[in-house]
Amino acid sequence: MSLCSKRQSAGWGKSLAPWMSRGAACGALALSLEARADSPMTLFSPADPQAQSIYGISLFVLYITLGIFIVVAGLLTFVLIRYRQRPGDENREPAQIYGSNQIELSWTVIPILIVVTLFLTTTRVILGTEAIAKPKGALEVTVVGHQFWWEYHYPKLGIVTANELHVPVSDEEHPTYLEVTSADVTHSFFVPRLAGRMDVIPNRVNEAWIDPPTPGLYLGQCAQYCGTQHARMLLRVYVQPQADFDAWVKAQQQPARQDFSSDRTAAEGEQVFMHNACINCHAIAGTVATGRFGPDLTHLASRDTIASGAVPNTPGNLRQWIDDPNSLKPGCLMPSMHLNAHDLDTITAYLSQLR
Ligand code: HEC
Ligand SMILES: [Cu+2]
Repeated sequence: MSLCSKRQSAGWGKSLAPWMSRGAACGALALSLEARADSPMTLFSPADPQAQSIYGISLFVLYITLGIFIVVAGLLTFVLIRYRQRPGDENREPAQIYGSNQIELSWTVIPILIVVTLFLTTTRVILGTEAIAKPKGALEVTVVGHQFWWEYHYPKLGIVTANELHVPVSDEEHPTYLEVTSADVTHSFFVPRLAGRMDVIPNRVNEAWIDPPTPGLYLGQCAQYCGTQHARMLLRVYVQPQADFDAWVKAQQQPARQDFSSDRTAAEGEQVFMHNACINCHAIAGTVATGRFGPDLTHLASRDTIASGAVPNTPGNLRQWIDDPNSLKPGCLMPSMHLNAHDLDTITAYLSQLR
């Protein structure tokens, strides 16, 4: 059986498709790499089969509980109005009724049926989204949560990067498998339009997969409180057509640019960087910088944002970040290195060249 049919038969997404087609169509329209503002962080616009089955079960539960609410609140309102105290009722007690088999059976059996239904349908979705064999063409990525940023390894491709996850569009044989773990505290990997939440736990590897059929930028958020800057531990997933993804891979596999003979400021910036504590926390492939505490900076300039999506990657923001990271992300774990203005300019020039 192909991966695709297994997934569809396993999920609620399929049987609930008519309810969802509108949301899915809107989602497809809204998606493009440029349309950043149109890429909402919402469960209600699922973009891959897994998110669709989660969306389906959410609606199912929502409708059942809505039904219960309407019945209970309706009966309550009816009784409150119909049997309210009226003049002349003062010293009378209402009739007391004991032991009605019909009533007791109905309020026992109906809730049991509802709970069993919810249990079975939820189990079906959980099994459907988890137990899928990894196809040969799957891309493997290791995700490491840090306070307050994301590290991504592509073990088979020899790439290390941070904060912006690139994956190819999936034609169902090329999903991306994520091995998720943490370097410090508990985080949670959550890109609502692509998958359910996955706990990010130290000393434990959890498996998740995403299978997005449409290119675009999908936003997410660390969904487990992990410290001061938890709210700015944002997730950005770039889903690219295969050719674009291959080009990205090729570029990322190169060591960092080191020939700055045509750019004296950047050349000087490289020297300042390599003689500063930056190299204890940051790695730049092909240089003496091999730190692993902070994000890999080998291709920093190829990223759209810095500090885990906190601010756009512009020279101005980059300079301010290096000068005083806490001014952009208070409580983040990179200290200010108290560089002078000249060193700030040169380091910014250097890092801006690392495409
Ligand atoms: C004590 C370790 C440490 C030192 C020293 C350090 N950094 Fe950082 N750096 C970090 C951490 C941690 C982050 C991630 C912060 C976050 O996003 O919450 C970071 C983030 C960055 C980023 C943003 C990267 C991205 O992709 O978002 C840049 C650029 C950067 N550092 C440059 C520097 C420079 C330049 C120096 C030296 C002047 C330096 N760092 C020194 C720990 C350090
Ligand atoms: Cu977190």
